[in-house]
Amino acid sequence: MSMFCYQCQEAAGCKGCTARGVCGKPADVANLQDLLIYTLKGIALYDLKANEAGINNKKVNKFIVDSLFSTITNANFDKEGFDVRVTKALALREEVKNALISNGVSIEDIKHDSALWTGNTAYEFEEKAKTVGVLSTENEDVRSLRELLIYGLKGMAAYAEHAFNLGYEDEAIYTFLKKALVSTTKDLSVDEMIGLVLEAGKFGVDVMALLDTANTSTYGNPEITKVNIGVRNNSGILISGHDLKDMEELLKQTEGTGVDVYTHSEMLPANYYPAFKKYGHFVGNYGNAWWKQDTEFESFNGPILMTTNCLVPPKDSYKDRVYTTGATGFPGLTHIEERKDGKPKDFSVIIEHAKKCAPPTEIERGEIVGGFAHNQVLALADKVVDAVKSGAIRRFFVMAGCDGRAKSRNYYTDFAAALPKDTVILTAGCAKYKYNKLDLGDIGGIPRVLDAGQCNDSYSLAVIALKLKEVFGLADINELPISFNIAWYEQKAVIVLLALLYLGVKDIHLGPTLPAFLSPNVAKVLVENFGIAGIGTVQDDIELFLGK
Ligand code: SF4
Ligand code: SF3
Repeated sequence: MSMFCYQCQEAAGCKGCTARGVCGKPADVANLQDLLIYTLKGIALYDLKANEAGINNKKVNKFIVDSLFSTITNANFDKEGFDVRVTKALALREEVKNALISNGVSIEDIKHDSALWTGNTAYEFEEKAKTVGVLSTENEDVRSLRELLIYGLKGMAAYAEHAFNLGYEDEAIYTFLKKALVSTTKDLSVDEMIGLVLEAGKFGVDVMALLDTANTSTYGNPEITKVNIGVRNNSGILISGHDLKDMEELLKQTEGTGVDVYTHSEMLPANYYPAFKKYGHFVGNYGNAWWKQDTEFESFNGPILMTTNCLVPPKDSYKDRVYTTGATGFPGLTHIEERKDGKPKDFSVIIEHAKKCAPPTEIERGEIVGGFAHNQVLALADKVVDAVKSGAIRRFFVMAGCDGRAKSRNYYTDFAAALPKDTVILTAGCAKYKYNKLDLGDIGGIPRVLDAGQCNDSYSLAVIALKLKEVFGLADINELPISFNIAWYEQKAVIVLLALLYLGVKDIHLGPTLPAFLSPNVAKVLVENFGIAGIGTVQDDIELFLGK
């Protein structure tokens, strides 16, 4: 076994990738990611102590957040980049440690190896990495709970980074990230570990609320929007991932250059924001969910900017047109560097590249409708409440989450198509691509698919549910006519799931398969306490949900 990773839905054989990731992540990168996480635990051990003593190294929180994010599925495949990150992590750890020593704070109680080990060369990192991976925790239930927590932290970090990029931070979230990292270095009881997993759900809600505030304060509230899915006859840049600050800077820098901008996959919801809609060269959305990029990046013809996951290892035929930035990376691709001294990122190389490229090849025509984040839905609240009271809307189905390449995910297309016409789908995340181009009609003018936005905008769906609970005077969110049939793929979906559990949502169905990182005992806890279930056949599941 040259690696072990079971953090995403594609884990080989529903058990774990042991030679190379199904996602394309090579073993050396997987191992270095494990080592980076391990080293973050060491930094957190010192930094929590430093914070208690009033010593705050500004670099630490950002470094932890960005590093966790870089280990999310399909974010970063760059081995050399991870060698550099581990080197930086060790240097930062020593900086925090030395600050403690020079301030006379005892560090004698910090004895965990993650705080003590050191190495200098790529070879030393590789050797160390082999000893600190997921399987170094021998008890499968402890491993399961620790990794469930770590994956929740990865998702939380992704959202914290987007908020940070817009100038929004919350110390309590950073403190929890560090506390949770440190918890995995200790022998805790099962109850303590479950407590931390549930607490992660609370901070999941907090971080999504923070990002929601950051996004809407900066770019306005998303509004109902018809998004063009066709093309124009100019060269274009395709922007994918989740980072709206990158979107803003790209739109500003391309204005007046004759180069058009299109979104791909999870950047689609950028089309719903007033601040972005005003740009005449922002054409619309090109293509579908992340996993179709191997054909859609090909036919786009112009350069592509990946701001975050999900990056598929690019084919040689279009590799020279793919750029990464932020936490993303891939060997051989040009990486656009971070903002410095308050200046925006410099996308000029991508813009010049675009000018030499042919316009995108048309793959679709028409429009899709989105922009149903909480503010917009609550503006329609009277209409929605009336429709529920009159029976015109029988039930809502939250189908947020991720899309992926597994054929079994066709379940979600079939499920959406088979739902009775008096039901409405609430969605967020790239899961929507499984049904957002079906003609499912509307109920008295309310579309049957309401897209709130990106996966982090699942927060909007929670706000809507809580509002409906209030309007209908219910004591429990589970009394609402809402069923949860969530599709997951990577670790942002893990924090969304934990956030829903924290909000008290029960009976969530999760598919297309249950996470490999849930040991039978941990899965049993989730089933018994929260009613979590997998998916069955479309017909059985619809009957089950509607029978409730
Ligand atoms: Fe396998 Fe998923 Fe890990 Fe990639 S991220 S190595 S596909 S479990
Ligand atoms: Fe999709 Fe990767 Fe999860 Fe943001 S882009 S939801 S899979």
